[in-house]
Amino acid sequence: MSWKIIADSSSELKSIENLAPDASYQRVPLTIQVEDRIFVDDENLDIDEMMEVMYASSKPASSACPSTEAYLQSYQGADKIFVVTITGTLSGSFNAARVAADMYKEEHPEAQIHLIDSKSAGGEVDLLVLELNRLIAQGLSFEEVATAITAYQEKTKLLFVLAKVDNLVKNGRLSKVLGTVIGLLNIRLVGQASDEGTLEMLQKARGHKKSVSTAYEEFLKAGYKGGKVVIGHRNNEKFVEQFSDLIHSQFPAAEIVVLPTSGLCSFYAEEGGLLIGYEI
Ligand code: X90
Repeated sequence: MSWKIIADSSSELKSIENLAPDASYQRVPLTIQVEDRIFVDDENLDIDEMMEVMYASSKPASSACPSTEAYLQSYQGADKIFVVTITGTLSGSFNAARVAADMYKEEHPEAQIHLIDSKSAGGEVDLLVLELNRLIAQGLSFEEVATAITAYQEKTKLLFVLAKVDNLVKNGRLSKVLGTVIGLLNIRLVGQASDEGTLEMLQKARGHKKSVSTAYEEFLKAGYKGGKVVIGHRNNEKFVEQFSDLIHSQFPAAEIVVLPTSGLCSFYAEEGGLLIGYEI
């Protein structure tokens, strides 16, 4: 009986520390295309190079979700499988995982697969992956893990801070109107993953300093009480430090995990972007 945790590359986690007994972890990559180059978002991707090539190009770049075959491949050899994907509202990743799950179960009727549409990306996906590992390590049954992760998802949220939204707008994931405001006059978009799994704007903040205090204000407003936080950031140590200090000044025991954004999240969140998952 082997467990497998699978996440697409909206997760920053390339591996899991202290993996539960009899469990393995695999990340299924999305791809990013800039002109005729295809960047596969796996552990070999040079994200800095991808970003350079993307900013040097005058043509709009795009992304593609994993294929059904890629998911099917990832399920092989396991019979208790949990899959976490980027929001199915903005990507075909969840659907590909579901089609693959139906195919896998036809071949392996004994296999159990639980699919989780994160309705989110980045740090919130990471929280779900880490929690799955924690639950499996407790020795729960498949059904118990599934019930517990569903309840956990109700208590996690994603806050994002974006200084550039060009790739989101060019790929039809954010309205053009918002796009023209962000990036101008040093304006940053502070928003959250909506319940439907789309980008929901909360506030526009002018300048770095204001973006930190605005993000924290929204954190508290959403009900943050000192739970675990995963900060995915694209080259924004300054924000991470100041934001972490704010959290710790009020909640000294809060656990904060800091990770560089994945290739896919770097592409969409762009330079300086942050995808902060947190427990409420
Ligand atoms: O299938 C594909 O090609 C992937 C498309 C993904 C599009 C959205 C990516 C968003 C990445 C941006 C800020 C936070 C988003 C919140 C999600 C609801 C990160």
